[in-house]
Amino acid sequence: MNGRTYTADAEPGDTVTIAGWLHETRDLGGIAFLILRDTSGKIQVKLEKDEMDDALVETGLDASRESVLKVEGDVKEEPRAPTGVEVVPTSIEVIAEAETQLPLDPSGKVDAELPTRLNNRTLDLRREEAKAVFEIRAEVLRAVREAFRSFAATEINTPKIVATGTEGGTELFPISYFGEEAFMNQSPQLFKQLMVGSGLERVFEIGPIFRAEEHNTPRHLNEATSIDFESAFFDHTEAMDVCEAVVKAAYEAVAENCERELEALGLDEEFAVPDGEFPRLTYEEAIQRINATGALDEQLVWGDDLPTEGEHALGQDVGEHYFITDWPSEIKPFYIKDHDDDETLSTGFDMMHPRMELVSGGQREHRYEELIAGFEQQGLDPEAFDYYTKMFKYGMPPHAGWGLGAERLIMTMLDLDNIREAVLFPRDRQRLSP
Ligand code: AMO
Repeated sequence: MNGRTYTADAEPGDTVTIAGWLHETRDLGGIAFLILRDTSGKIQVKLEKDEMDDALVETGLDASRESVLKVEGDVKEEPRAPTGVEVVPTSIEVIAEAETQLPLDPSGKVDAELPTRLNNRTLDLRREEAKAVFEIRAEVLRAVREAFRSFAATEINTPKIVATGTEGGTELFPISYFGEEAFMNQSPQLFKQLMVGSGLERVFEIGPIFRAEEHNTPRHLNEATSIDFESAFFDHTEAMDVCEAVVKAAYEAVAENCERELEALGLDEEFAVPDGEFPRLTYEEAIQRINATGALDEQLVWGDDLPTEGEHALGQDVGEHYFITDWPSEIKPFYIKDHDDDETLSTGFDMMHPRMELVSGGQREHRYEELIAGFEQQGLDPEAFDYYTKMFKYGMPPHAGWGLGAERLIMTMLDLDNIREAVLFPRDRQRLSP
């Protein structure tokens, strides 16, 4: 809209055209106030019934809540107004009327359940708190990109329609591809690895991953956003260094640039950028510490996956972001390399927030023969991955990388109860629309 001023930019003395949603009408008798909301904030519009044109006053007072209005007028200083200024209108136009019965209350006075919010996301995101999550998400992704660029990584985009899966056969979504069976990709794993043998050497991708897991939990999605990194000539410790730096960069950017959003979420006092190095625990130390908490009925033994309650107990014990390294080879995927001096130990690592796992990564198997053997051990047919394995015959450098769940990063950063709050339109067992 030509000449439109954001409400936050309206200064006393200005003549402005503002446009936004009617947040609230306060009719005090001789005087009434319309509170108009746009993406920058809210502003008070004053209606003086005896002094102003009747038609103008009527248009303002008749407008239903959440209708879109265009208001022209003069901005005056008014200490009693919520923002210290108000608009004295010369014209009010209803651009788009809203029905009087709304499925949820965008002013936030009446709480709505999460399913109602997700079914009516447009209205939900008129609430400052919900909107703040996505402003912060955008800032996190911006900061992450910038951090990767500072590490000289190149952003890539890889196919989401693929012929084979990588993260275990049961979690694939099949689709029909011109009469052939294809799948939605679970991870850019193999593609990002192929790039470290290309001239690009160091890459990152931020894109969707699809997991047909049956889990219906507050921290699983069937379509998530993965922040992936892979670098040639890196071992797992160097990959962990970059992982830690990228996560810290995201927190720093939010602390620096999202003051208003943190305030809307009630986090401005408590938001803390992780300081110091993330502790690096071996898997063995991790199971010992979990066992020592007494949180589990049965003691964990070498080779066990960490159950969710175990992760929680350990997270509380550690109390900050941390890595778990040196996992048993048998519980890490085929593409993760074992330690050279002990093939029962993998170079795989996880990076954890006290509440949950955020990252998996490791150094990769770059030796052709060992790679093929790994496929077979995992019950996968190496022939089906020929496009991938054959590149390991043409000079594939040692390399390492990781994948970080963007929604889990935001969920834990903002202390959200449910991962769905960090996705505009979540995909889960019940939800395929909107
Ligand atoms: P992994 O399967 O552990 O590893 O996934 C990496 C990270 O992605 C996020 N994530 C999910 N978030 C929400 N819902 C899901 N269903 C979901 N699945 C995964 C988590 C998880 O830690 N290829 C490897 C990464 C690598 O080694 O580079 C991989 O995909 O935060």
